[in-house]
Amino acid sequence: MSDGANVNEKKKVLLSGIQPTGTFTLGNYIGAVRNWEKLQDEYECAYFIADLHSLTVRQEPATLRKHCKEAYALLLACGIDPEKSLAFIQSHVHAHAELGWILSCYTQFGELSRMTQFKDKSAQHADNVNAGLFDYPALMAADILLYQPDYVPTGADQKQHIELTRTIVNRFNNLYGEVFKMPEPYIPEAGAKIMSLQEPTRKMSKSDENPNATISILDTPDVIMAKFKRAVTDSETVVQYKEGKDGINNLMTIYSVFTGQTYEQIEAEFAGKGYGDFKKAVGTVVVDSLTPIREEFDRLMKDKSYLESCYKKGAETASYVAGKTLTKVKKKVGLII
Ligand code: AQP
Repeated sequence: MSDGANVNEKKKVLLSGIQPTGTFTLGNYIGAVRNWEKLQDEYECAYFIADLHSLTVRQEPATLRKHCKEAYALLLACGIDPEKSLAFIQSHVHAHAELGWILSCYTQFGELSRMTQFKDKSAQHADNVNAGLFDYPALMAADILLYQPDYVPTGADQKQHIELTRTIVNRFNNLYGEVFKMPEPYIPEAGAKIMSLQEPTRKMSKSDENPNATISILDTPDVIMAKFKRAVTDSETVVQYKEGKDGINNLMTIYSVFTGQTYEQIEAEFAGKGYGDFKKAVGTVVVDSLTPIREEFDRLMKDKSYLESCYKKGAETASYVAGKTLTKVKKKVGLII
């Protein structure tokens, strides 16, 4: 990217996206968006709402539009500053779909078949195993490569897709020269995978149908406290990070992310106390962290024209940057420009 408003040529480029499939969960926040905010000063960042990806699962049109605007507002409420970072909606930048098609012709059926997200989602939505769900990683590769980023910050669940993007880069560059920069995954050390509060062996997901399984970042304090109170743990009573204690391990991860404490320090803090006290403490740090976001979100949603001006400006800059990569790719593969 070299044409954004406040672009410093020397900074490394970083890009990530999030689907508007519902309100962001605590998992999306800890594994992704919270880190995106922090990276804005050090890197030249681009963040987008991946609305095209969300079509891989059937969406109600009016709800998708609403979720998409809310997701954009949430990005800003979580601290993404549209003056510092490129913040846009994927479908507003035509190059994503176009490069997605080209790259799907450089991605093998066998590679896509091995993707765990495809296996999981096709089991979850057995009545709608569409080609888009299968081809999702090729579009994701296009999303990334259009902006030639150095790093792609995501939760651990997306690592396999980024590895496939790297395979596509190798394949394409071997054929046509150094067209794409090789992106590196950027996965947080703590909280890379936050688990469901009801089934702590599964990741926390926006689209989980059980509302008690997820904390939405717009949940009110009462709701957050109640969900942690109901969180599934185990039959022991000791707050300890240990194999087999998936529920407690997950709560300890969340507590550690927000307090900066190590697992040993948390074990010491809750020695001799029960799970009830620990769950209350986890709920409290989460409420304290999410309340300012919810308040800022409410404020932004009342300012529709500001939001619209931000995503339109974002789309314009993103289209320019992405268009340059797309033109280069089209020439390389033999399309007439
Ligand atoms: N549970 C999680 N823990 C840590 N990070 C997570 N991410 C998602 N869930 C967790 C990270 O959030 C970013 C955006 O994800 P996404 O919306 O593009 O897709 P996803 O991974 O499929 O997220 P969900 O919440 O599970 O959505 P649905 O339910 O629609 O499938 C990514 O960086 C992801 O790693």
